[in-house]
Amino acid sequence: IVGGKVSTVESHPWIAAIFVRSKSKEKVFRCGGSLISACWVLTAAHCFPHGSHDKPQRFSVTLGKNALNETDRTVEQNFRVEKIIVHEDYDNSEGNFNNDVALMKLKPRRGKCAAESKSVKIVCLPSPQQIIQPGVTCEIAGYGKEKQGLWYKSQYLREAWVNVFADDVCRHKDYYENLITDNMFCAGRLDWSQDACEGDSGGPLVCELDGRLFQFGIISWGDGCAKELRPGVYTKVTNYKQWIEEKTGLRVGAAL
Ligand code: 4AZ
Repeated sequence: IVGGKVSTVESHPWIAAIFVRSKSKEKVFRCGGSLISACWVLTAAHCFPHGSHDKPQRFSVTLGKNALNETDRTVEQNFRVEKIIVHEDYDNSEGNFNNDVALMKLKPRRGKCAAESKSVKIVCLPSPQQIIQPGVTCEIAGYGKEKQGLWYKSQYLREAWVNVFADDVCRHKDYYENLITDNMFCAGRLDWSQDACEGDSGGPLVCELDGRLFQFGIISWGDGCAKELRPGVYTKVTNYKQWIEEKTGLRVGAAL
């Protein structure tokens, strides 16, 4: 996250930290994600370079994490991964991460996955009728870089606030032109001061609608970070309600 501030996981209790075991057996941070039910994490397809063939045994997911390089056993919940499902139509042949969405199924421990606490909660997904209007301010959070070009990721969870851009602005030739598909939207600051950055991908963009918070976006890509005329690009979560329901067996965006 560029230009935001240090946050706590209690303010983003649905955030998931996805790790992969390297050849030398170290746990390396890979991506952000979000907890959409006790046993399912939503993230970006491009977090898995080998697609659905990526071995789930190599991955782990930590919930309730404040600091990347410290472990607080009193609040963190750690899980092995049972299954990785990358969207069948994920396509980066045009360099724009189309259908950048994936699911991870957590392996239950003693019959249970995530346990709700002050630091671990499930995020609500919007139904397709819930449309997010341009101009709305949404929050993003992650453990990614604080500046493009730094070699290290953020030590602590950080947050920032970005505005949703109208599609015609984001598709303007001065912006991203034809790279933006109907499965994406852009968000950024009018002064380009805050943005997601490398390492934040897979994490959630959450907006308030009718007094409740919903995850409308998955941090996906962008040309650099917090660069003029280069807003962050997000996967449009509402396009994947049916896909998520099919793969997980959950009910998404049901009115309460
Ligand atoms: C990345 O490399 C990345 N500024 C994520 C988001 C953005 C840029 C890069 C948006 O994961």
